[in-house]
Amino acid sequence: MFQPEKEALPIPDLRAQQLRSLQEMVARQAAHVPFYQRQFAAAGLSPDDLRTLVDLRAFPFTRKTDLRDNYPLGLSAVPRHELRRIHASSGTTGKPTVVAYDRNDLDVFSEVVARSLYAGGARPGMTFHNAYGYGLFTGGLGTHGGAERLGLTTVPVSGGGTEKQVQLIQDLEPEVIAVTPSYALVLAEALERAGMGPGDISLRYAVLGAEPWSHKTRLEIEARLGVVATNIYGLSEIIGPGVSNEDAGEQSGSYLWEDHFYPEIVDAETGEVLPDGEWGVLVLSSMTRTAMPVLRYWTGDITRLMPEGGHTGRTMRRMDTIRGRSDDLIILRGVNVYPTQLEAVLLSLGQASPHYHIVLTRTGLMDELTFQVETGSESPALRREIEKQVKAQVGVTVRCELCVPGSLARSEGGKLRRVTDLRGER
Ligand code: DLL
Repeated sequence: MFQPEKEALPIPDLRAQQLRSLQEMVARQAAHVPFYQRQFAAAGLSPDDLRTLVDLRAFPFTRKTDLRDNYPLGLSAVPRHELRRIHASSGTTGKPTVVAYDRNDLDVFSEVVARSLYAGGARPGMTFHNAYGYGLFTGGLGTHGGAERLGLTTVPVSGGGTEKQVQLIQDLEPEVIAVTPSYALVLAEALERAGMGPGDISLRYAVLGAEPWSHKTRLEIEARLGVVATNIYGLSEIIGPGVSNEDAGEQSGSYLWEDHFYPEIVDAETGEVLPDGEWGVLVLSSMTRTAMPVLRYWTGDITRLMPEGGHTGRTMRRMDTIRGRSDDLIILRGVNVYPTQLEAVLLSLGQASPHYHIVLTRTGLMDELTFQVETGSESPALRREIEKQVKAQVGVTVRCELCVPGSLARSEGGKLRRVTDLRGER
């Protein structure tokens, strides 16, 4: 269900529609959400001040702390009885962030996920193995609603239970799988153990997201599962999965569904809006949401909007892969390092599997990064080569530790934590 009247709208029409949707959202917030009433008053703004898309820049950001401070449902813009679903995103500390949906929002959710899965190669009538976790996490149920909307035979497997997953893939022969990239590798290993190579597996498309992953990991998953893999991006505060997705025939940047989510890229330090093409923090406004519309949400995700159009006929902009999170950044002896950069080094060496973990420690005033890598070898030469390449490609000195296959933590169906920070407060 490619909808040209939406996805290929001429750009001036799309911009006009976005301005209308933003104006309506800000008016709803000013009328119904005390938090936004206070925010607008503090900035000396009223909804009438939003006359052009550029005017949006004067409006304040919404941050994760604002959702926490208004826990659980303080940012809701509709009466409680109109809510149809509540999800929550696990915080690293303290209370989770709670997000709420009314009927309209669930409709928007399934529309953008259906579009995403279609872009990822899924077609009505295909069987769909959904290995995103069901529950408070938006991945499982969110993807489920869109898959049914698209007309897929949906198998709600959820995360974990690897042997059961392998059995269901063998028996139900799904063409499409949705799963985190780290768990896709676990499934590939388990399928290989069950004697199944890419030629024996029915899967053709994998829609992967919820955590950062590199191009090399894409190639590895594609080769081992025999699929075309696309990137799906999203976050609970905006809706869940389905903010953007790559096209399976193009695999170059994820089309951001700009008729529902208005994107800006801003400087991480100053908050100033940057032109398309520049890297910065992605800020999103959930224009068409009614239960909990969020204005200029600071996602913390570092990416860029691609300045050039894609080749699929869609006019909406594409976003690049997430380079890291502004708050996930490791600063090691003054050098900025994203875990995905270390992963890319590892994979550029070819012989290593992409299972790795990063441990940060401190000896005296010196920060140390231990790069634990799973390989089939204990060769000191390989260890030294990895250290040398990290220094050359990323610019930091790290200590590499080779670990035996299977010894590092695997995804248990959800997101995998790649970094253990033992440095404490300075
Ligand atoms: O992870 C929603 C989701 C589910 C997306 C399934 C895709 C597939 P949260 O738990 O709120 O929601 O986490 C959102 O995860 O701000 C990013 O930092 C990260 N993230 C999500 N998708 C990607 C991706 C879901 N494709 C946070 N690449 C976001 C990199 C991603 N990071």
